[in-house]
Amino acid sequence: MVASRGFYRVNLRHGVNEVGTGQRHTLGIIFMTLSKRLSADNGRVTTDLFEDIHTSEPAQQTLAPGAVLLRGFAREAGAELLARLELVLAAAPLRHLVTPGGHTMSVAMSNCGPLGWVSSRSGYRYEALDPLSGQPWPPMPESWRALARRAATQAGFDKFAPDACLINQYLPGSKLSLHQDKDENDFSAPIVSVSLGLPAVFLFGTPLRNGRPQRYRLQHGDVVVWGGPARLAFHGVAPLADGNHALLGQRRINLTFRCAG
Ligand code: MD3
Ligand code: FE
Repeated sequence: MVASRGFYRVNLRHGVNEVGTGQRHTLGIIFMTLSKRLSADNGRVTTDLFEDIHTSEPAQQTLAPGAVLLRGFAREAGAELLARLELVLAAAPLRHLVTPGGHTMSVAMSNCGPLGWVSSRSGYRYEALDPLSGQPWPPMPESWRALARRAATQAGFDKFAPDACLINQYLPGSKLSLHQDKDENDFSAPIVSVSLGLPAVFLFGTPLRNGRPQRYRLQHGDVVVWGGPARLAFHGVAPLADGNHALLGQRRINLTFRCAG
């Protein structure tokens, strides 16, 4: 049997087989089927927790000088990260920021840690207080900070100590146009990004925005460390495709850890 790569699930079952007549035949053997992973949820493609374990691809991949993809690095911690996320977002809800040009972003954002990134008609900046509440941003969960530091170390950046974590939420259709992250004070520190929930197509441009960006599929548990020459590269996210994730439903969450102050 010939099957294309990536979108099939191997089902191992035994005993009962359903046939077209509706009769049931018990077979005393183990057999294997390949089935499309279509969910019962309105025919949406369900992304389950253990799909796409790329056994053939290396767990660590250099995307460009200074940009290291750690595939599945946060997969094990995923449920714990998401439990903390609920608490953080209860204190500092997601909101759609307005750009200096007057556009409302399709990605909903919040922050935790000493500093938070905000945008308004007056520009982009980091703030110690959440403009919605007037209160400090919620603390960065220790498990998040530890994961970001471990990832940075793995990519060759020692003692990463982020003071800001931007939380991005994508719903189907949400996108992030090509941009640079240059509102931070320390470009010698990397940015560590953690992808959770639905997969997204990440666009990675050249430092000067000329040329066609490279495209990478980032999925639940993938961590990317962006440092050195990649730190000021143009990047963005293509409109999120519809889908359903076992932990996050129709959402993608991206956490970016930064040294901003
Ligand atoms: C490359 N977020 O929050 S994460 C952002 O998926 C942002 O939500 C995207 O771009 C997201 O600013 C992309 C990957 C990422 C983050 C920061 C970078 C890539 C980067 C900084 C420099 C170069
Ligand atoms: Fe960015």
